Amino acid sequence: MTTALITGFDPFGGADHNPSWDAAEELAARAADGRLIAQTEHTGLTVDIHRLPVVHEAALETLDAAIAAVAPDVVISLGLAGGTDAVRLERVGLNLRDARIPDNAGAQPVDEPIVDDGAPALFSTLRLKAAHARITAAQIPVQLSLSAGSFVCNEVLYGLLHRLRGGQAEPYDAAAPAPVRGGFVHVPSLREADCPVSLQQAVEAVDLLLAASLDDRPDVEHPGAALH
Ligand code: PCA
Repeated sequence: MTTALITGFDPFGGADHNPSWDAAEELAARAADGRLIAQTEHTGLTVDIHRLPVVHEAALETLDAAIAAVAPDVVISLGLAGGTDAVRLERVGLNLRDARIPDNAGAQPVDEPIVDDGAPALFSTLRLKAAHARITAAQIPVQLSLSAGSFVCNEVLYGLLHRLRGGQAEPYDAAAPAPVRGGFVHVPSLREADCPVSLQQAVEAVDLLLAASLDDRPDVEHPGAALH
């Protein structure tokens, strides 16, 4: 048995939905029917979805509880990046909270660390380059992204990576094997009529990322990074 934990978020900023949760639900529906590409490549794969609050600290507490309940083999968290036009595979979590808008509990931390004395940045341990190649081949708009921002999504990415490393702050060894791979994907506003990515495409992209990441080999050396 292999278990993937997928998270999405509550709506925030006055919106009535969050497409990251739409994507998590569709992924779970495909998994329940055995329709995931990742399931054809990794037999016995099940998907558990959990919804996180858009609240500093509480998001990570909910994630901790989900990890404890599910004991996942891989974790992919999903969030909305409004105004973007591709699936964004986030490479880096920064140890920084700097919120441009209040979270759903009204807090707006500015220039604080997420983990006191934590490493300044942690890298996603998903096989992002391998996934980028496969998602591009499926003709789904996708980008490798060097910043998940400094709001709750970045907090979940950094906090997830910190926890999957056993909560160790230092030293950070990017070459050390990851016992449980984890990372973050930002999706565009999938329900908007002019969005260049459909919900089905976003779900397929996460499916391909899951398939690529359930693999012990190191990521491929593929020059998929953006120039700027
Ligand atoms: N997007 C926000 C937080 C929740 C979400 O879906 C972000 O990018 O930080």
